[in-house]
Amino acid sequence: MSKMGMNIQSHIVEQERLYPNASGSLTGLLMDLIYATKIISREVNKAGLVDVLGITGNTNVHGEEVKKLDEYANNSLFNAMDHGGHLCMMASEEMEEAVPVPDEFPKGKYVLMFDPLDGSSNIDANVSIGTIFSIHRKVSEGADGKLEDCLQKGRYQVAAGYVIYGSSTMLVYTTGNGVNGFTLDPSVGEFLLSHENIKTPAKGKIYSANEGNAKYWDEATKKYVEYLKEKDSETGRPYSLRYIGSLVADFHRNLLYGGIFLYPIDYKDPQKPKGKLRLLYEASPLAFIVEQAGGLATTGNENMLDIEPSELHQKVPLIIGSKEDVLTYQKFYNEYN
Ligand code: AHM
Ligand code: MG
Repeated sequence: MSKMGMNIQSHIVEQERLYPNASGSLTGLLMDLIYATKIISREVNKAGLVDVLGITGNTNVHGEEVKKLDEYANNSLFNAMDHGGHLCMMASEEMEEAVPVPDEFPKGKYVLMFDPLDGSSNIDANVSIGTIFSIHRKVSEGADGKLEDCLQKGRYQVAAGYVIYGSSTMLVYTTGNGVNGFTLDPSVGEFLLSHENIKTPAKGKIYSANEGNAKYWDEATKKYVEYLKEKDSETGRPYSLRYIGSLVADFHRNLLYGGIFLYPIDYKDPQKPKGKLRLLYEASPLAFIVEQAGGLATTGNENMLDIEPSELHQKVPLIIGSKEDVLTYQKFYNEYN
């Protein structure tokens, strides 16, 4: 029976019932998170009206300017999540170190990592932006969270999701049992099930990449993108290029329509080739979602979910999307890199 229109709280509780020994803590954690994203959504929606636009004058650990809304989103999440008793630690793209839950609050058995406002360079142009989150179970000894709790393989995620602040606000999440999408109904202030059991097409017709960097790409990526642009009606080429520059929005579109998103390593500085996107806050949660929807994510030589993280702000190449498209990329990677 279709559950369309069901509110997200009921959905989460139903998911919890699939695990008879569940304590309800993950449910509580997700409820706190949903509340925080509604607050962020409200603020993002009125960004043009109030004095929250513009930069704070600070830079984050990656040397990027921090927009005021990034900071607002970061604080909203932190403040909504620290006292529920479900978490022991949080880590954010906007904070240098992982932050343990303050001692005044009970410590829980989960770790939350998030990118509070991804794609924030787009804020001033009213382009869709998003929040990405990843939840792991605590693995260290003792009550306090430790760095090792954050540095876990993506495959061990308990839940992951994102919220896209677009023409409407949507929350897409998985607890490892399929992917579901909810649209915020502003009239009741609730996320309602609008995209049930999302499955991404096995193959798409879209590629998404910052092709302005093509000169700095590895050989395999150059060759693969050229291949996508060749005409071949049997394999549905040429593909269309769609690139917003806002990962959540690019990922979300490709998840629904099919296609491939590529942010490979670039060799702008040949001494220090690097990916741009962060493993723990961006690549790993989206990889968990895409696999749950039937897709795939890789760095080129490793499945994204099998990477053993070495540091909190680790950057990785990210190739993600429809399974057949990612497998074709993989063939190019193996042949040319
Ligand atoms: P951010 O987390 O600082 O917003 O940066 C990540 C963003 C992604 O949303 C997007 O996919 C990518 O950076 C775009 O990068 P580029 O401008 O190099 O194409
Ligand atoms: Mg980001």
